[in-house]
Amino acid sequence: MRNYTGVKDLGNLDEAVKEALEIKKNRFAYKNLGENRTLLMVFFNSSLRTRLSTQKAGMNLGMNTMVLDVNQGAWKLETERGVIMDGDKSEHLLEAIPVMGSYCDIIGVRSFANFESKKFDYEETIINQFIKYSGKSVFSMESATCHPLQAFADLITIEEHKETARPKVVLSWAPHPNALPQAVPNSFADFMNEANIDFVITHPKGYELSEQFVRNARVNFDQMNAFEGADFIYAKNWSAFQDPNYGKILSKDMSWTVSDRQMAITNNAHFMHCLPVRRNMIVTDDVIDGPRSLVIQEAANREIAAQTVIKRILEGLQ
Ligand code: AN0
Ligand code: CP
Repeated sequence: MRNYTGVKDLGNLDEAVKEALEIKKNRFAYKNLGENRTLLMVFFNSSLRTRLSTQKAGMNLGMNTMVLDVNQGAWKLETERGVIMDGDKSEHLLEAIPVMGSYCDIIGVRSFANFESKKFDYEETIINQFIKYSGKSVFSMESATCHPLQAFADLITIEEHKETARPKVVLSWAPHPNALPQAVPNSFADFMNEANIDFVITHPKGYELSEQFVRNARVNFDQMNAFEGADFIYAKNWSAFQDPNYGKILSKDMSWTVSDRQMAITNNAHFMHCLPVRRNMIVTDDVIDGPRSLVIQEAANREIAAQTVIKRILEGLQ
């Protein structure tokens, strides 16, 4: 694997999940693979899980790991070409990227949507510049439109906990005080559409995601109806994708907060969320603290997802 920016890069998903579950049984089996290789993780945004799980994955593979928080101690970076740089940005990505590339073998990038331009975000301008100018393998640690390490970990978690051959999985919008990216639901939909599951998306009208990710998934504007008989509930907030409201909050309807009321009509569903989660906005304390909540197991699987991806990239470097 050269780069990892979406589900397509994994090839056969069943095989990828099998490989991940094998790695989970012995995560130090490949500790010589990354010898004398350096992983650089570049963060334009905050992170707890991605930072720790990806660094741990690199260490499990015997790599040296470096982390750069662009907003803490590095020069402020300009991202648009052609700008007269007379403002507060001291350096351009066009130099910073090849310089970063010169110090490492693999680069992980976290760079959220900026919501200033849908075109800039959905063309994946930032991560594509890393791919073009770093000269190194690049993987997404959540880009403007996708979070494929999260969705891979989610799929591994579903595979481990499913109680029927073809479970019903429901992605549900839930309220949040801030305008959040569509990256997590986009990638979750992308992976679920490829997996052998019955997939439903539910959200209030106006929160329709890009067709490129929704594809043939069933979309239901009635949350209670969507939850009926579900085996997994995957809650997430996202801001509007459709014009003219791109990046905007249309509603904070607290009736969408996942609570015992909705969980009661599911098939004793497991509860999932990528974290960080706003308690009693996205989900009630009772549901997230309940016996069917998988949020901690899901976060733990981020290490396995990252290790599977980095292992495949390292194998490509041999
Ligand atoms: C981010 C998001 O929704 O994309 C990161 C989630 C992994 N969440 C927040 O900013 C709260
Ligand atoms: N789920 C996830 O990516 O969490 P962080 O933002 O803490 O990395």
